[in-house]
Amino acid sequence: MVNFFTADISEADPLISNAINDEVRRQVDGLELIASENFVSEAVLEAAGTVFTNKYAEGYPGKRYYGGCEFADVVEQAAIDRAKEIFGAEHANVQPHSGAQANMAVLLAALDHGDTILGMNLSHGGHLTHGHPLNFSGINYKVADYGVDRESEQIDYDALERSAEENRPKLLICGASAYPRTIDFDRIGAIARGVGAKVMADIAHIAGLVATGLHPSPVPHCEFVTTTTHKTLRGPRGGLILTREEFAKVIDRSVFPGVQGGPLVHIIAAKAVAFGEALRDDFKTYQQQILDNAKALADSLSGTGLRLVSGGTDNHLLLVDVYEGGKGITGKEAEKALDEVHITVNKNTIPFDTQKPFVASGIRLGTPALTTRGMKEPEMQKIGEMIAAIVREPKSDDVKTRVREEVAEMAARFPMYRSRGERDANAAG
Ligand code: DSN
Repeated sequence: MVNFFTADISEADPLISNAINDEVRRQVDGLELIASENFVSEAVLEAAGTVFTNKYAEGYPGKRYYGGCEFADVVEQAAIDRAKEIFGAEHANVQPHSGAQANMAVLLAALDHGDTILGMNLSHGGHLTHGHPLNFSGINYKVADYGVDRESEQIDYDALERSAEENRPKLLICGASAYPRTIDFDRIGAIARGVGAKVMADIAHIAGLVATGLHPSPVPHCEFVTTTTHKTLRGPRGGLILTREEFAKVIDRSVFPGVQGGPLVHIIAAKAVAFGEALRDDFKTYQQQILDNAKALADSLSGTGLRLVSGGTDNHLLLVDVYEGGKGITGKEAEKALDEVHITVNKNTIPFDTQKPFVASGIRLGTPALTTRGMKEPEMQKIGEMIAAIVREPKSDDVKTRVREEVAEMAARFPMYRSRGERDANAAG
């Protein structure tokens, strides 16, 4: 009989233990280019795996509904203080379980049922929670949308302004999950003020860049700023809301009891650790390298003749048009072929796509995760060539064998997590 409190997971649950070890190997042995993923530090992982998972702590530091919250208060207050310092915000709510719940809380706080929102079209780079008909945002509110210009494939701010004037939204939503260019939060804020709307900026993808001044901040221009904590910000999977003091109470009420019950204190502890890391000088060096790597990857891919949506990138991600109007392969086919050589990407629609979202004409690539591993411009140059080789000859076994070997060799040069078995062997040896 295994001891409930002391058995390690390999004894207690071999199925799950093996899956965890397999996932460690998958992450370590492959090249992770999903733009919204990253690798957290061992310190963040450790905080996320602590006994705080046992604790209920409804309410906020100093004002809880349950006893025994004194240490939960320490971690939540640290997370709040650090988030405010990183972004220069007056108020932070660190409890949202995810970006979607952060957005849900803002919409609940800022709108009445049936009010109008103006958000970026999902197929132009927006997000489900910005007004998609199948999402709570599209179900509960009237939605108008804006997108990119057909030629430049960059946000058409004049059209956005016209749409704001016509639709008179109560909330303008900006920020994106597949947009490779700088977002002009200053201009969007001015457009919103012109029509009496408030603004929610969802900076989930670019939060690390904003934190380090490498992308203009929405904080001075937008009433509400939401983000996930696990993308460029490199924390645990979760959400965060930043706002002004005047909206602090309504936002806190909206998160709890509005859309959530008890907070995930273990994840808040991990957020606090990650925010502490983001305040260090080397975090800015890391974010600058993300940008340099994205440019190097863009140059490499363009050099092979592949077309990048909008012609390039200003941030951590690129959208590659692999379908090329029928001359190439679909995003779905490219994702699968790249998966087979252990390069992980996601298919993605491109603006004015002729393919359905589950097929898509593009793939989305991002550099945050590989930059965390220590990769730099020479690796990006090589990865661009490997991706192009697969996209050009997705059925060639020779090309796949060669690229698989190149991926394994590159991954081995940038070691990171070890499985429990490897850790134990190392400690014993
Ligand atoms: N799923 C996230 C992404 O990949 O960008 C957005 O929620």
